[in-house]
Amino acid sequence: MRPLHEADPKVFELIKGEERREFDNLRMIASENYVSRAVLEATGSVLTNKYSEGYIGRRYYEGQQFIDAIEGLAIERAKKLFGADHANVQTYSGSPANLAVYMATMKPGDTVMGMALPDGGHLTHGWRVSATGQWFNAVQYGVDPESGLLDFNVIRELALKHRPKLLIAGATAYPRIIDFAAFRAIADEVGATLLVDMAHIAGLVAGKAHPSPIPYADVVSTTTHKTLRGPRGAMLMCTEAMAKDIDKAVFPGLQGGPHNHTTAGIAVALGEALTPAFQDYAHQIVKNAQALAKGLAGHGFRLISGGTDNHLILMDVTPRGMTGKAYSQALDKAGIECNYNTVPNDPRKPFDPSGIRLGTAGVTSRGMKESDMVKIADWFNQVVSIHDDEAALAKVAGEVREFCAAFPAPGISIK
Ligand code: DSN
Repeated sequence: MRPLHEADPKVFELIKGEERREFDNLRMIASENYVSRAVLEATGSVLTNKYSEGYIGRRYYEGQQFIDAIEGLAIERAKKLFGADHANVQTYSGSPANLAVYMATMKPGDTVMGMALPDGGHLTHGWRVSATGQWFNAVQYGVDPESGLLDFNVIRELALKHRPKLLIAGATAYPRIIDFAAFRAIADEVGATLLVDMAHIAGLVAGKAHPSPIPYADVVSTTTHKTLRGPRGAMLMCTEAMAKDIDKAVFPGLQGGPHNHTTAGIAVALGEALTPAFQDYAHQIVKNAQALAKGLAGHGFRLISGGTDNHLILMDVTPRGMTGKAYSQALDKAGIECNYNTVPNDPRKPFDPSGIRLGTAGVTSRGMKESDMVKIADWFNQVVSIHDDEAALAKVAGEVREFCAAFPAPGISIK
C-alpha cells in the first residue's frame, strides 16, 4: 500500500526529474504535448489490471461491467468529435493501427503507396526498413524538391503505373494542408482503399483548424497523444462498409487485450476535445506556428514550403552554417527541445540531416501566444552563434526556465 516515493524511490525520483524537465523547457517536438491531470489520472488507474479481449458485449473474460462502458464512451466520443461512422479505440499505438489497415485490406506482396520517410512520411507508410516496406510491395512518393509541396500530378502518375491496393495520405513532417479530395480522386481512379494517417493533425481536425479527412478516406488512423492531447495510444475510424474487417484485423488479427487504462485516458481526452475551449486551442496552435515561422524566416532560416498551415515547421539549418543534429543538440542544452529531421532532397544522412522539425502544440497547451513566439524565435537565432559555448547555452537555458515558470503546464503540479 506504500506510495511510489516510498516503494521505489529510484523510479519516483526519475519521474520527478522528467516532470521538472518538462516544466522547465520549451518542449517543441512536433509530436508531443502535455496531457491534463484528468487524462493522467485515468491512464494511471486500476484499469491497467483488467483483461478484456474481444469487443463490447463479446469478450473472452468476465467482469466487463465497467470496461464495456468505458470503451463505449471512447467510441461514442470519437464518432461524435470526428463525424465518423465507426471507431476502433483498441489499437496500441500508431504503427500497429496502420498495420491493422494493411491486414484488413491486403495480402503480403500486394502494393501499397505512401509518402517516403525522408520526405515527411512515416515508417509504416511503406518505408523499406519497416515491415510495411518488407512484406508489401511499397511504392513511395515524395514532395517536390523545390517547393516542398505534394505534387498531385506526380502522385497520380505513380498510382496509375503501380495501381496500389492501399493508398496512404498523411505525414509526420509536412507543414501544409493536405488535399484529401485530391487523394480520394486518385484512389478512385486506381481502385485503391484510401487510408489517411492524421496522427499529427488530429487535434487540429478536431478543433476545426484543419480540414477533416473523414469525408474522403475509407479509413483514418490517428495516434491520440500529439495535437489531440490524449494519452499514448491510437484509434482507427472508418466507413460502416469497412468496420468488420478493421475490427477483425485489430483483434484477433494483430492484438490481444486492449489497454483499458489507455482507453479511459482517450475517452477523457476526447471529452476535452469536444469542448469549445479545444477549438480555441487548436486555432491558437496554428497562429503560434505561423508567428514562429515568421520570426524564424526573419532570422534567415530556410523554411520548407516557406511557412506553415498547421502545427509544425520544418527548416533547413545548413544556410545558417549548422547541421540538424548539432543544432538540435545545442538547442537542447539551451532548454529548447526539438528533433533533427531530413528535409526534402536532403544530401545529408538521416542520422545527421540538414534540418530540424518543431511544433507548437506543447507550448500552446501552456498558454503561450504569438508574442511569445517572437521571443522563442530570437532564442533559436541566438543558439546558432553560441552553439559550441556550453556556458552561454546554459545561460539561455536559465532564461528559458525563468520564462517557462510563468506558464502553468497541464498535468504538472510544479508552480
Ligand atoms: N514518431 C512520430 C513523430 O515524431 O512524428 C510519428 O509517429
